[in-house]
Amino acid sequence: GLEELLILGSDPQAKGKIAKLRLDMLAAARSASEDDAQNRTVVEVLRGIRQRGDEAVAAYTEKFDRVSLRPDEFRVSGDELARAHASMDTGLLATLREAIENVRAYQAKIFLGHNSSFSDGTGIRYTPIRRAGVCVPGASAPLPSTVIMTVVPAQVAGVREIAVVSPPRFEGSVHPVILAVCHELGIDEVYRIGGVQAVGALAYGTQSVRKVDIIVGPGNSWVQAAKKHVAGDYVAIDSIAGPSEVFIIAGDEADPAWVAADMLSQAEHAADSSAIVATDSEPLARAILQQLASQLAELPRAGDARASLQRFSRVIVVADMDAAVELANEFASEHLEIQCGSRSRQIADRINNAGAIFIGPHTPVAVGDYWAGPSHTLPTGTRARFSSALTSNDFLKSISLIEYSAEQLAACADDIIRLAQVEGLDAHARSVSIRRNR
Ligand code: HSO
Ligand code: ZN
Repeated sequence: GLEELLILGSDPQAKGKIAKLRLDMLAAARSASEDDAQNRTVVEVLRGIRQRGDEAVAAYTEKFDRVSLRPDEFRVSGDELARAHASMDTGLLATLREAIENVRAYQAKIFLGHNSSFSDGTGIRYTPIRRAGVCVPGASAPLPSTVIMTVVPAQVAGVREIAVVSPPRFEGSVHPVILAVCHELGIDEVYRIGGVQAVGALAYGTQSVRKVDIIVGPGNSWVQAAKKHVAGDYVAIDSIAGPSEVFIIAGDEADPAWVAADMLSQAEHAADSSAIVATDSEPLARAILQQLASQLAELPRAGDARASLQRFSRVIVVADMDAAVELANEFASEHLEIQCGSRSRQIADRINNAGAIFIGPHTPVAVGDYWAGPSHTLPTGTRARFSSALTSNDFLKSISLIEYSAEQLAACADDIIRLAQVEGLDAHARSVSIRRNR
């Protein structure tokens, strides 16, 4: 089954088919910013939040989430957080703690925030961003792992205040495991609000939500569009996340059942996810398609998975591994798996566009989603050409330092005065010359 997903490199139409796939994926990835009707609504909702604060947050929560909350109910009580934590399965708690430790250790090892001061009178000092807002998806796919993958990097960087928002489900509840993970991480500021209204509340502040300095975390196209609108002027944001993707380079030594399983683990995220394989082996390609069909039949989320296979997933047979590498760099996928046996590491070295690379047969994307340490918040929609996984370093900003002695200033005074004069800025020149006659 699923033969329609096969693209043979020898087919004269292969190039056109691949180009169309890429364009279709890009269109889905960009819809958050290029849908005029959506943008108008986002602007209107954001204006409402800016002008009317809490009252507008409540009104839009009622309208979009169909939950009516008073502003004094936005914040999840400490009691509720503690109760969610206490009722968590102990095995799950132990697992979560280990995952958290892995993420903390990795994010600390890659942390770059080390201050310098140089003998020439210059230096740099890193300070964490003071207050961060974290969006955690709630409704259709509540992902407690996302709390870990966003909050822990911020904590490692030294962010002092972290506010988590997650949309209210029925009767205003937030998924208990999300609450439990927040409690485990020491987060006591959690709001049961989501969507554009939550981004607005975090960016502008309202009577009950204090404004933050950076907003991170995934979300649907509404959340992404809202983040884009407030970015730069009001807050920093992480990279815009569209539908989730995996690109798999598979050699003839790859196990078709494993490759198919990894495709499906991406495809089950949503109906617009994408899973693409490039292989130089046609028999492997056909075996993967068969595996896909039989494994799909056993999946609980088969509906979304089937849709995303049909829309944005393909198994492409290429002439050789060079062609596979070239395609992988062009697709700049969020996740890139390389299942080429002992050649995997070498092939990985040739990749320059990917959010995260999963090397070798024993590294399914799930290892990164839940466990290894790098954040699963990754650039999608070919944004890996210019942006990166969320890390502890994204919560840092630097302050430049300059401290000159009288001698240093005297030595460069003429040069600075010359530069100021060429710009016609006399006061600049005088601020230097006034110090010379002492
Ligand atoms: N693959 C998703 C992250 C995730 N998977 C969370 C499972 N839970 C986007 O990178
Ligand atoms: Zn995943």
